[in-house]
Amino acid sequence: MKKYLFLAAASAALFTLEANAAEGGKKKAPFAAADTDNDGKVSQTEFVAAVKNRMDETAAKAKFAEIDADKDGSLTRREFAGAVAEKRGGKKKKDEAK
Ligand SMILES: [Ca+2]
Ligand SMILES: [Ca+2]
Repeated sequence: MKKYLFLAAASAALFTLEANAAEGGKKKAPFAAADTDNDGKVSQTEFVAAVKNRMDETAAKAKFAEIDADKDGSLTRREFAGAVAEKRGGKKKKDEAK
């Protein structure tokens, strides 16, 4: 049960990350914002750094592992966008929560 709360908080943080990026007026994707070395992938380190103001490192790493669908240790744009879209739609998550 606690784990679900944990992930919910992490998801909220991702939303915040996206909202903040949008507020910047440049429409910078959260992915691009997180990919600080611009190599086209978000490493765990980059992810943790991107969300550190909103979740602690442990939560960030758990979230990273959840988003990293192929478990290669980095997030592609597709993985990142998929995670954000999924949370936004909420359908799949809602079903899982039951
Ligand atoms: Ca990167
Ligand atoms: Ca990956």
